[in-house]
Amino acid sequence: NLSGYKNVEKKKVVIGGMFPVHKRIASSDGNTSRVPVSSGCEGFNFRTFRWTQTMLFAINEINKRNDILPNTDLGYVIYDSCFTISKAVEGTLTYLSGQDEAVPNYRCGTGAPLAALVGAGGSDLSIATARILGLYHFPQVGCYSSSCSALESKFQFPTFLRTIPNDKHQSTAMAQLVLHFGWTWVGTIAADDDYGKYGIKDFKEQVEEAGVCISFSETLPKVSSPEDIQRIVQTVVEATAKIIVVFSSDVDLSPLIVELLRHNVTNRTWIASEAWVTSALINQPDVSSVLGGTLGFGVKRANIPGLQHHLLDLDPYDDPLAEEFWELQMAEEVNGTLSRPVRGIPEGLCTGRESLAQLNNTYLDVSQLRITYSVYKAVYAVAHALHNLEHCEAGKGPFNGKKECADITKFEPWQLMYYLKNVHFKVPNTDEELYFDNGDVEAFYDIINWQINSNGEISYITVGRYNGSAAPEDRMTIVNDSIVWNNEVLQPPRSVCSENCQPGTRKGIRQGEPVCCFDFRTTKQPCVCSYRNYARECVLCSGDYWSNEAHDACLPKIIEFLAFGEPLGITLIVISAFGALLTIAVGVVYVVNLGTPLVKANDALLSFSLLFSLVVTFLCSIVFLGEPQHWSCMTSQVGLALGFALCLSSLMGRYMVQKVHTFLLAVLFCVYVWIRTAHLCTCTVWLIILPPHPVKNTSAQNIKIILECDEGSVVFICCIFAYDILLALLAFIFAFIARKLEDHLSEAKCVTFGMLVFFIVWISFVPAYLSTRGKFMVAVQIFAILASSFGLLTCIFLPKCYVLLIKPERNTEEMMRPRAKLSDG
Ligand code: TCR
Repeated sequence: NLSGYKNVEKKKVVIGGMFPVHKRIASSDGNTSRVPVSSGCEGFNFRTFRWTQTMLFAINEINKRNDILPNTDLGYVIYDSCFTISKAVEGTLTYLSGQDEAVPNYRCGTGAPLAALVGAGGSDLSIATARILGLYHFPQVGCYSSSCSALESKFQFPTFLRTIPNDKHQSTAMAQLVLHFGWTWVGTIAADDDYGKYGIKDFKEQVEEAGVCISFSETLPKVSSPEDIQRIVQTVVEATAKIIVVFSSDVDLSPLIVELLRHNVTNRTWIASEAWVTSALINQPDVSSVLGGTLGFGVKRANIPGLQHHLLDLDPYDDPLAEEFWELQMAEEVNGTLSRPVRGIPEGLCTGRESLAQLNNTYLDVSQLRITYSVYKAVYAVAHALHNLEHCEAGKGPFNGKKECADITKFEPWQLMYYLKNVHFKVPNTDEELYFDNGDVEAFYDIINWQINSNGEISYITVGRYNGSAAPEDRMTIVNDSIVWNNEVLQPPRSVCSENCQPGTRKGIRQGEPVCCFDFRTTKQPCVCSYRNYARECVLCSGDYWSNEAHDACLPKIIEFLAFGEPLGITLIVISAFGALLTIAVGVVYVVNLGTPLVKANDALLSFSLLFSLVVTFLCSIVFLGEPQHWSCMTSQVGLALGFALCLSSLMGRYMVQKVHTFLLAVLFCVYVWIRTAHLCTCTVWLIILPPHPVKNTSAQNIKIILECDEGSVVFICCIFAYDILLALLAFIFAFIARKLEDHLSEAKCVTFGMLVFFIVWISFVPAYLSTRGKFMVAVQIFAILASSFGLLTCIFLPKCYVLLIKPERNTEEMMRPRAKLSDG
């Protein structure tokens, strides 16, 4: 323990410091037959020794200044926590007792009041000491390197303040970094202490929420364990994750790095937590193959003018730590290595008057003053608090509700705590304002990239920043181009469990594995996934599109309708045109023979309307062809319905005329006209309210869009065709009754037969229509129209045309008369 006072005349206050100057405690021999002694420490740490010296430097600096604590001198007591909880606790108790023994006897012994403890280094050490100090309301401030998020609880650690940002920000920053580069498959390694465990826990929680999967989670052993290290190396080698996040202090990590170097585990990108990102313990010669390209977070860096001079000015006879440092340093000069702890240096090898100036080691390296700067700030925070305490104006103080002040020569620790919580000052030589927000300081990190410079050494290049107090989207700024990656392509590595889905496949879950790992299954779905869109899922093509064979692009579906130009279309047009022409030809024959008995006998007007309606139905069938349009959808259905209605009512009318009495005829005619009007009205209403219209039918077939006419309203279309059916039945019945009145042409029989044909065609149409798809439905419809029209045309007009054209001699009054009468006569 170092201790000292500078100026004897002034008032004195002692600041405690606790640093892990050694890396571990020496293992005990386990002998219980002797009086136990506090275990010694081993593994001198040059970096933390620099922190210790920084505390002394800051205290000296403050003592020399006239603006802070002009009438008071700061003293110090420094303990070595040896990076071990038990030593830290021991040191705390010793400090509180003010004696050299670890007896918690509060403030007995030394006359000068104890101010605050700066320490104890790692979070788990600080947690242990904070619990003891908290009991006495003793401020533990400026914990320069205890960053663990668990320490933020003011309930558990009421007197704990720190000058390093809370690790929850660092975990968030790491998570953002991982998400920024699209890594979804990462491994984690944590130190077996609160720092590592809480840090990785916070990190995991955040990335997992964002869909990242953890490939492996390993814990570094606290006490040397080669088997554990071997196992971790094995995991790292076998894992497919190329990104490994390490939350650990350099001391705990270095054995693993040595092994990784031995196994030459390259092609990984390491994400470093702040504790090892600028550590010379890790950044040994030739780690570049393994650790080049590492990305990590460093806390605020600053230059501390005068510190280097102070470090060089070390007097080896000052205190035991300085002496040990000196011996090791000089031994290293001789042996050229520090990896073997050198003990028992031959007498006379070093004199204590050697110069440190030529040395180039961690202790003297002031290029990355980050934690060092944090120590510096911590001492200043205590000094400022003491200053404010001393300069409290009588009667304006904060205490006991009576505006009392504290006395610098005998204040209570909780009184200092009050001032510490409220310090707000500018750190010398920087532009940083320091204040505690609920015990924490602002989170500000540099993103550091390990780049190999021309000498083959690693240099720390700042490639971005993270500001924890900014709005979430502006927190991280990172210059991708300035990052040097540790791979041949010099591109950000990819770290995914399964590559994104391959063309023609979709994600298939692997039982019991993380969601980021999946199989590719081929799919019949119209979906697309290509490397280009990095889709993890196969993206479904939208309604009018269908995926191509390779499933890497969506193609427009084939549009289908029965076109005029295609063979089937042409055939149907030719047939219907032929039918229409044939009907017209029959009409012409009738006109030519207008005065003859045959034409007269059959009521020429009804014949012409029959012929006309057949022309209409023939032509209607053509309208069904081609790409459906608004007008064509309307015309085709309505034209067909009206055409058939006219045709069937003409037929029915003809036999009614023959059969029914004139009076009744008039009545029936009225009824007929009425129904006919209703039919026309229904058609009109239909066309106005719910007209048939063209639609794209995408559901009927996967790869096609069928353009078709939608009826608009099923009820209307049923009504309209129901009327046709009614007429057809009536016509059939009348013709059937009339067939007994045989004339020589057996006309009624022919009509009956024609009607039968008509029924058969339309009855068989129904199943045929329902069982076809797409454009063939239209073809079936046209076919039915043509067949029924031809049926009627041939059955009714063929025998007559035969007589008119070929056997005109039979065209006599005689022949037209019904046979029964003929034989009677
Ligand atoms: N916080 C760590 C300990 C630690 C450390 C370091 C140790 C930090 N930075 C640098 C050695 C060197 C950050 C903790 O335990 O909270």
